[in-house]
Amino acid sequence: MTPEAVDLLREHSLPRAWRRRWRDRAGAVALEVIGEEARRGLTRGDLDARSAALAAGLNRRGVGRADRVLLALPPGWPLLLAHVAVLRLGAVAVPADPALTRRELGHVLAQVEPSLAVVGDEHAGDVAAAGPRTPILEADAVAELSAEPAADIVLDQADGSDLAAIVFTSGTTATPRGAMLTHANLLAGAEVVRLAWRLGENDGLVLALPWFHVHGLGLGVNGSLLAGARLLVLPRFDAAAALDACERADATVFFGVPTMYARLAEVMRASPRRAAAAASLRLMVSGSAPLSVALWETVRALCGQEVLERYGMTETMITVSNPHDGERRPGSIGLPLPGIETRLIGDADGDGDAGQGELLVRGPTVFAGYWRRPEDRRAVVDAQGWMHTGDVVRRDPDGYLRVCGRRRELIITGGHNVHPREVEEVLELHPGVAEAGVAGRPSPEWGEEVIAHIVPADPASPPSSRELDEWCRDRLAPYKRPRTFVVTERLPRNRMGKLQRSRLR
Ligand code: MCA
Repeated sequence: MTPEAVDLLREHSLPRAWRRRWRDRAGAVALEVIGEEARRGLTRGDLDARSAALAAGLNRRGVGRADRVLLALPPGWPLLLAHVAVLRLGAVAVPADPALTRRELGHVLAQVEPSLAVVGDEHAGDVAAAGPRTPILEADAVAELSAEPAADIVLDQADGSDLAAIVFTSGTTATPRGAMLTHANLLAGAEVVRLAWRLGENDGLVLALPWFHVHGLGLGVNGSLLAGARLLVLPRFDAAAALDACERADATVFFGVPTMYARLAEVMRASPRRAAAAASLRLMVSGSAPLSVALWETVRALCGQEVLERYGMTETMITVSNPHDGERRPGSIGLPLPGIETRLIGDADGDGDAGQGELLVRGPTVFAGYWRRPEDRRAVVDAQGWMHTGDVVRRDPDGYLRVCGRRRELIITGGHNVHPREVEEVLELHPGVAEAGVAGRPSPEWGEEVIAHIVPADPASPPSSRELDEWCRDRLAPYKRPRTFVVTERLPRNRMGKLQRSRLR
């Protein structure tokens, strides 16, 4: 499918495009944190001046071009300033979930060897323990450095091919890998969002997504700043609080994952006022996991919104979306976006464009590879530049696409990707576990829930679910932890001995 011709890279880089917006209407609010009394937010002028001061401060602490900077902070103005400062400096942002366990953090730090870790006060201890050699900058120091007078430093020099971010994602390997995104990738992803959903100066995005994934950071934050829209940020998702934010006159758009829509629906059912708040928005977008037709219909019945479903992945940012102005079809991810090529490859025919098959994507949003694993990129991006997504997609006669299967054994829970092997490895370290098999089980709230089947080391005294849960609590981020443990005699395997995870569902 040939894309509509647009130049997604015409603005050169995000920092340059952002600065053009910020010089114009410098007094306009760029970010407001909902519920934060002490500080009303950042204007565009603040963002411009303070990100430059912070970039100079980071530079004085030894951060130069191409150096990695870990960003493990909750959503808010210190994280926004740090993210912008890192990109303006030409350094590489490595966003991380502040809720990662020490084991998980240690893995990220060992892989990327950051020159600096910017962390929330409550996580400084964990980062220090996980990576004793990593210098740490706490949120208070971000505030101080960003308030210093303007320094004489050259910024905004990065080119499209320069590395801008490393975003960790679960895919085909047991340990999450860092997807390398260039400045061109980030710009193209944000530009697609701006164009496709008509984001502009009059918009206010209610954003309750985490900022360590492409969804919240690459589309929500970067897209809003590029469009000149206002960010109305909730540091963590709460359905009632999110709808109260939507009630504000300046709120116009909401981005979320299906689990959030399930919770919004519950609250709207109980509160007509909050349903009216959702109805007042001009656009609600869902992504990161399939939105069921039933939930789409429920939301429409409650507030009249036809949620716009779109599709993307960390390695390709965003590629397919239901149209802003045309039909939004429930159960479909929509049509290929302008500037992005797509193709479906059936199992039988190697190079035709089938009506059903694995979705392939090519264009400026396709990532530069996995950090320090060059061979892994060759496994997913072919010689012609097509990213093989691993998702099996069917095309309706009029071109709308539907995801109908996954070729890899990934679990998507609450919009987070979890690779079963990572969880199995943690369980198999438990002295009472001989073998573990992990899979996703369908769940109305989470999309899928992680479940674990355990073969005990001693069948006479299998470990209790509580014991296993506590074991996982210390080693895995909350969304990776199995919700159910099933003790079994043996795991389903094929004749070659390969674990058949689909039979565990
Ligand atoms: C948390 N809990 C879970 C899960 N997560 N239980 C089952 N499955 C889960 N996935 C449990 C916790 O252990 C806890 O239980 C209780 O729920 C509350 O946990 P909490 O962390 O407070 O959860 P939450 O805040 O309610 O989280 C739900 C959420 C969150 C808001 C939907 O998961 C979320 O923000 N998801 C978005 C992820 C995202 O941004 N994905 C984009 C990646 P207990 O109390 O017993 O401990 S994909 C992407 O970026 C690509 C580009 C794309 O296309 O979008």
